[in-house]
Amino acid sequence: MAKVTQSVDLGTRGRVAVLTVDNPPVNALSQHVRKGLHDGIQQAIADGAVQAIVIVCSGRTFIAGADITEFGKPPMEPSLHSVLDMIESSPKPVISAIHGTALGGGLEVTLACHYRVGAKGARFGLPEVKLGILPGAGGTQRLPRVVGPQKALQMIVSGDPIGADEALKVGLIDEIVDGDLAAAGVAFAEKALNEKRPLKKIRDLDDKIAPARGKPEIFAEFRKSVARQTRGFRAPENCIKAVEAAVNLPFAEGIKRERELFVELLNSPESKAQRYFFFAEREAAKIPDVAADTPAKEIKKAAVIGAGTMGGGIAMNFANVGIPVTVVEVQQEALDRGLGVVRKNYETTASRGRLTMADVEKRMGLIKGTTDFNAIADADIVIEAVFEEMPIKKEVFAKIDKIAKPDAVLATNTSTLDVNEIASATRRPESVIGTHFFSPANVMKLLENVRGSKTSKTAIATAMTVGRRINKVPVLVGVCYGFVGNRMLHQRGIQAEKLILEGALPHQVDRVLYDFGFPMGPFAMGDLAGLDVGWRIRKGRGVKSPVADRICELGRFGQKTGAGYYKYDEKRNPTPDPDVEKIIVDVSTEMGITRRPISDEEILQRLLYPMVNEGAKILEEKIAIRASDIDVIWVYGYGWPVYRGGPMFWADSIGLKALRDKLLEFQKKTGDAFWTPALLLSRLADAGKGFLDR
Ligand code: T1G
Ligand code: NAD
Repeated sequence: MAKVTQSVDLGTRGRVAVLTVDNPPVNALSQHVRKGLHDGIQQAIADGAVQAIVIVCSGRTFIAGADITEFGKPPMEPSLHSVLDMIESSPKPVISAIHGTALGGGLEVTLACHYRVGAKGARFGLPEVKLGILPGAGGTQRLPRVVGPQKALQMIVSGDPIGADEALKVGLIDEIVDGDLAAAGVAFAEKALNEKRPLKKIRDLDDKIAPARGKPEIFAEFRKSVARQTRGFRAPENCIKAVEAAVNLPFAEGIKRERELFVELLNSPESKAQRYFFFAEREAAKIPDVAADTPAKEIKKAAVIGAGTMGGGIAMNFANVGIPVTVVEVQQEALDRGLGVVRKNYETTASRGRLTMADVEKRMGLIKGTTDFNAIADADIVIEAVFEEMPIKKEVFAKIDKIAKPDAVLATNTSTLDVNEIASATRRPESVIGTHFFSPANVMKLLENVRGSKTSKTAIATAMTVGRRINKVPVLVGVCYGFVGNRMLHQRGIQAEKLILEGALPHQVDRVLYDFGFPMGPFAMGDLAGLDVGWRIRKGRGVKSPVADRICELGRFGQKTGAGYYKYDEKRNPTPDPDVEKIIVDVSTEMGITRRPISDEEILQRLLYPMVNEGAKILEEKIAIRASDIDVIWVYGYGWPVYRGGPMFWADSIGLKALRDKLLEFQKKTGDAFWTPALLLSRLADAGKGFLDR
């Protein structure tokens, strides 16, 4: 085995050369990998004793794509295109042997090869759209020629990988192999040589794309089918155009068109935001004072207290990954209602073909309901999700403390209350941590883990690890009112209420945030989560929200009661309600407010700038470890559009000086200290810096 570059070795096994890529952690196509492949292929072609070439990778995965850390920097030779041309035009068959994930440029390397074999668990995808770009090394031109335009559109626009079985079925790989991968690759090469198989160059294939040539309706139909989930994203449209070019243009022209569409995206603000977010999400997993190897408690059994809106969804997360979970309720009727909702959710998913009824029964079989609190005795983690009232929480934690096993992690799903005070109801506050799920808990990806002043590193490591295990994105924050997400949301809520009192209406305010990219605005979101939750919290804290309180006094709690700020039809479609408009105008008049037209720009600034300002205070108080964690919380917990990076990234893109000056302008106009800029914001603004270059 000879080193071609620091990350690529060249060896031979008989008449077959084996190129091994070894660039931990994910064999990204860094410059030295590209050079190693390029020079290694060249050497193997020149070696008379070599009749075929296998490309294989060491470590946990095949090539997972271009090296994203090289983006935005001056390009270094060789380009990936020249490497792929070297592979595809090789006079000797080149076979890639794939394990782990062949993604992006990694899959494009395999598509330039003449044959592909994959390990059983291997996955194949072009996730570039999730970085706001498109496959820029021939993926949009070669994949349709192998799997057909429809499948290629689905894979490229979703960015989701497919498994080995499906890859074999759609012709993406030639064989599923097991055991030593290099050996399997060599065995396939030997077979290809013995059977004198042709050098199958995907660029020359036409049978899968010809039927779609000159049929723009295929692409128009696809655009319609993905319109809702691709709303606001720039990349999906360019992906579709690139596949359309693959079908209608000769290969070389298609490659040129792909390049144009790629470069347009690479320099776009959306892609910059999505690439920033890729690393922000990975940074969030790192806790400076809790080492990555801190032992986490293994969760073999879980328990959830309360089967209400949240409890049921939380239990589903554990059952979804095969962990048995006990759900405890006060009364049988509440338990039956809660588990009934769980079964209905699973059956709805099954009716959409995303689960089989066998899956439904298996998961329901893992969820045991009871009114006997002692049933939590063997749980490794106990998550409380009862009413948001401190006395009830403390009574429940005192009970959990008596019954739960000594090394269990005790968690609370409180959305606002003091985790330290809840922990003080036990004799083991070091085992108590906040695990703040988001509604619907079985869907929303975010898990805001809240460390108390006495929470142990083991409890933190366990909450972060179990969060990833149940397919959530865990972010660690400190204790304060509303933690990070709800605390910032509260600032937005204050302005949302003021805006409708001063002249705007709920549907106008919601439209501004919808157009910005949120799935819905503050009033529609309140109706989804249930207006009674906020009402219970306000009453508990003795604070008033004139319009919201009046709506709740009428029993209008939102979707769950068929009416809130909007009225809802049986399919839960919202319609603005003149009755609510009347309540708003009446309250304005009673408060002596003269209503005025309010621009969309003012609405956007008054909703989002206070959030950013609060984010700055949260960083000052070290409630969040880093600014990018705040962005991860808002993207995964509150629907902030990922192609805008998150509130802190977005603020930096506006410029903190402009943002700070606008806050001061609102302060001057209203005389309201609410608008006072945070110290950190002012300091960074004066220094011409951003939150992310601290
Ligand atoms: N470039 C650079 N670093 C990368 C990387 C990449 N492509 N992928 C992962 N990392 C780092 C990551 O930051 C982390 O670092 C560590 O590896 C482990 O990652 C021309 C232009 C492969 C499924 O979009 O989806 O090809 O935090 O924690 O959960 O068309 O990483 O430890 O310092 O995510 O096991 C397309 C991106 C690129 C795939 C593994 N490829 N990666 O998941 O580990 S664009 C992608 C992933 C492209 C071409 C275009 C996942 C993974 P650190 P991890 P994981
Ligand atoms: P909910 O009213 O829908 O459900 C609470 C459940 O707890 C009820 O079924 C009730 O019977 C049960 N309960 C009450 N006391 C109990 C006890 N002593 N033992 C066992 N069960 C008991 O409320 P929810 O919306 O599910 O909220 C639960 C918790 O989650 C609250 O702390 C809330 O702040 C938090 N939370 C709610 C949301 C949301 O959007 N609804 C989001 C995040 C967090």
